[in-house]
Amino acid sequence: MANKDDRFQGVDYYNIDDLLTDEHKLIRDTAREWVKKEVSPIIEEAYEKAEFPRHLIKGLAEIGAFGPYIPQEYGGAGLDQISYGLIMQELERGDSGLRSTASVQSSLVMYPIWKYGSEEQRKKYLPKLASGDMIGCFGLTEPDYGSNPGGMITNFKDDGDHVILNGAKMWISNAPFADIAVVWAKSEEGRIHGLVVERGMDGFTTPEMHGKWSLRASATGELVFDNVRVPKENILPNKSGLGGPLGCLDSARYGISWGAIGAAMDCYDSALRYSQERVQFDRPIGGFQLQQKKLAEMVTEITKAQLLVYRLGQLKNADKATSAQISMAKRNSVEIALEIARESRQIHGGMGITNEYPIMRHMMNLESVVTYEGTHDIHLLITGFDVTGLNAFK
Ligand code: TGC
Ligand code: FAD
Repeated sequence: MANKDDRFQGVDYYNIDDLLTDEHKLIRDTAREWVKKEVSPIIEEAYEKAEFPRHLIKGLAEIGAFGPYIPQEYGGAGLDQISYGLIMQELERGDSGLRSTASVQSSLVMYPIWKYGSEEQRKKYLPKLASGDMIGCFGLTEPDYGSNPGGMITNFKDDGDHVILNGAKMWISNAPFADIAVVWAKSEEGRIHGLVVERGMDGFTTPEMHGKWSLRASATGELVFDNVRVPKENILPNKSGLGGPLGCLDSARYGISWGAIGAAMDCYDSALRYSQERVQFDRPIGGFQLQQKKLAEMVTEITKAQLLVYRLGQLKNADKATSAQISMAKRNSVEIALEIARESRQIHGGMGITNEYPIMRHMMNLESVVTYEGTHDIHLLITGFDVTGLNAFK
């Protein structure tokens, strides 16, 4: 099978490893070895079949990919934000779909239960989510409300000790097999709340979406609520308003800012090796100035992005990172990763379009990553708002 021979070596042009603790390096190397052993041999086939490799869930839990920064008392690994970033980097080096599953589970399901949930909710869900015995998904986007989630239609009405939930979400990662969904819906007063909806509740279905040319090794679906009776004890009590889901997105976007660099590193690593081994006109193509320009620019952009997310990680650890700083990093990492994937594809010539190399898979995946968790344009406008004080959304 293609891509079995994973010779990835990491990219560290500015000795950023010197900034990492021994624990950071151990966590990063553990994730890297796991990806080489478990993911690389099977990912091209899973991608071709458009299947999420569910047998990897336990392994993801074992390397600490589910809730790395969630406290140990709730089953998380209790790690810092740089460790979280490094795990996301290594997973996305393997495949964006795998990182997606870990991002959703950690930042979009465990995070809101931890931050906005009651103690009972934390104890009920977090340990099972950390161990991979339970998988979650996050329902914010609707057919008519993507970039503008504040307009959502999904709503719930009071019904004694329950609420009645109606509406639909689409584009939901992990939805087809998730055990629970953290769903954002409006109350009768029009205020947004988070609810934990469990598979098996009457009127709740999760049809799979097909036909994706991107993120094929990740399962994407709809969440449909037809008069679903949700116990009031499943409403997250400690936060309401759009700031609830956006707070989760801050955490997930931060993880993506590291993750996309992993995909970029894989493309660069493959292109560099290919340029040294592929001979045309009696010499390695890496000896031609045009190919060197591509490689030099790739490693420059990777290095700049690595330094940016490392600093962002320090700010996150100190609880000082702003949403706008996170937006800048998410946007930048995905942009450089897409550009590097495209240049790497060219360096591989015709071979670059095959699944002998991971390039096209990364490139296609990144077309989702540039859109989800806030599009490229939306993040630019967030930066624009932050620096000018003028809101382009309203
Ligand atoms: P706006 O009026 O600016 O804000 C509403 C309330 O939210 C607060 N807020 C934030 N809070 C925390 N973190 C942030 N990043 C926040 N941004 C805003 C804000 O202070 C306000 O609070 P309050 O208390 O005053 O009500 O909101 P707006 O309606 O103008 O929209 C702003 C905009 C466009 C930036 C925002 O809605 C946005 O980010 N849109 C993009 C939507 C998005 O990212 N969707 C992602 C869906 S989930 C997903 O894609 C998962 S993919 C997973 C995977 O597979 O990896
Ligand atoms: P739209 O909002 O319709 O945007 C279309 C275009 O218009 C974009 O280029 C956008 O940048 C531009 N645009 C919009 N508003 C403005 C503006 N004010 N100014 C300038 N340009 C603008 N969502 C979830 O809730 N949970 C998930 O788990 C999840 N997983 C996903 C997985 C995949 C594979 C994909 C593709 C999406 C997923 N999403 C998920 C949804 C994702 O977050 C949305 O696709 C994204 O937020 C954009 O919404 P939209 O697709 O409706 O695009």
